[in-house]
Amino acid sequence: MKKLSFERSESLYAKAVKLMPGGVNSPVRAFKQVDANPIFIERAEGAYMWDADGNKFIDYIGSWGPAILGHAHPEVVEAVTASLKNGFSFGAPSALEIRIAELVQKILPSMEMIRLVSSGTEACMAALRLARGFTGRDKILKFTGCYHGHADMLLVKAGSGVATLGIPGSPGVPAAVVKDTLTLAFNDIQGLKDLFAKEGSEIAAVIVEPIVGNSNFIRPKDGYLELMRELCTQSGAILIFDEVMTGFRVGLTGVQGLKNIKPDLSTLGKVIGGGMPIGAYGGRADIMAKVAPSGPVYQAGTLSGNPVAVTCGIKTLELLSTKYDFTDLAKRTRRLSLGLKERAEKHGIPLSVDYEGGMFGFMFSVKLPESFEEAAQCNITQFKQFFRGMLSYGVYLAPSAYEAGFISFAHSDKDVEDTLNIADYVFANLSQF
Ligand code: KE4
Repeated sequence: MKKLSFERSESLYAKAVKLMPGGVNSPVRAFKQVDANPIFIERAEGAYMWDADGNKFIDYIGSWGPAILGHAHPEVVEAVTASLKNGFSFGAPSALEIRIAELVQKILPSMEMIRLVSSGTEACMAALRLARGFTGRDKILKFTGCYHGHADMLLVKAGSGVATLGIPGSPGVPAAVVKDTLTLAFNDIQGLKDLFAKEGSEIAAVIVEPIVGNSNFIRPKDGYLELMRELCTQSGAILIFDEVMTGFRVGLTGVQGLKNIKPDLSTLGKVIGGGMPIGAYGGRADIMAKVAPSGPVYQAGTLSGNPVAVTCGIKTLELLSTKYDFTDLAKRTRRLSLGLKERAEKHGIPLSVDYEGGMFGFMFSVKLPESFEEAAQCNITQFKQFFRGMLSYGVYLAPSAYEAGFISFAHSDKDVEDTLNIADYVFANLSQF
């Protein structure tokens, strides 16, 4: 196997860091969490990406989720190219927005009404403002290790054992803005019961990643989401499933479909835009009716619902819901995940894996973590070595031990076998990376 070199990326990085903070336009891309410098990508097609040095990678990030069909799917490229000739943005309603709303509603019936925005952050921020406006309450509950975008009210320090009122998790976030943001550990069933017993009537909303992809891959304990649903119903708190990552990813119908749980609101992103900037929030019609201009809760966006992005999303969702079968995707995700575990253990390295649909996680630990706090105990040094080893032989994994991985319908069985062969070598020589 030939070890790749990254000279061109290194020189681009030297330029980029003088122009953009960390040389990137989103922090996780900077490879800081794997003690490496980022590689600069020039092209992506199907399951592959090519960098500035001409190196080819099997891509298991897929732009952090959107590229579920594979990059530059020919039918999506054709649809988007045609739409460009009709203009890039109207700033006015178009029938395309009706089409994508109908598609989403057909796939996710809980979304009786929907509002398009341009990112997952906007979707989560707006959904929480709406829940506060609808209930007249101020407190919101999130879970440690769950990420819902970078809106101020959500940037709180990780919670302690008991629900703690928020303290800023980033400079620039005023204490006043997060004082009503409660945090609990994910999967803490007793903690959830105690919190609702104490202050359920003051909680406007609970927002949760129903499978936590921002702590690598953490599955809810049996009954946990069902309890959350019940406690919200009893207390009048709005249950928000943040399916920005899991929507159209762990299965066509997200976790809400897998678990048959109806959230009051859902937030979407990533796949809904097929790689173009679209986020969305939606759910119960009585709640959504409060959104301006039909109601008083204000939210707006110049490029919301723009025809080019919406065309990309429509074609992606149409193909996903008619031409592709998630059971095929899940077989490949399973093969990859169990294959990684087999090869790690063959070389005496503990590895725990989990996967659902086209999303997977692997953690250097004996026991599968059930919370962010447990995920933080995993062997990060081995993760970094594995990441760097795999990258140097052409496999592009998420550059953080707290991110999930994604496989696309374009990944072939051979891609998975090639990946596992490279992993076998890297695990055997882990300390050299
Ligand atoms: P965006 O604003 O990045 O479109 O979406 C925010 C968001 C909301 N909810 C969930 C569950 C998310 O995972 C995200 C964004 N995910 C990260 C990576 N896990 C995006 C990558 C990045 O920040 O560059």
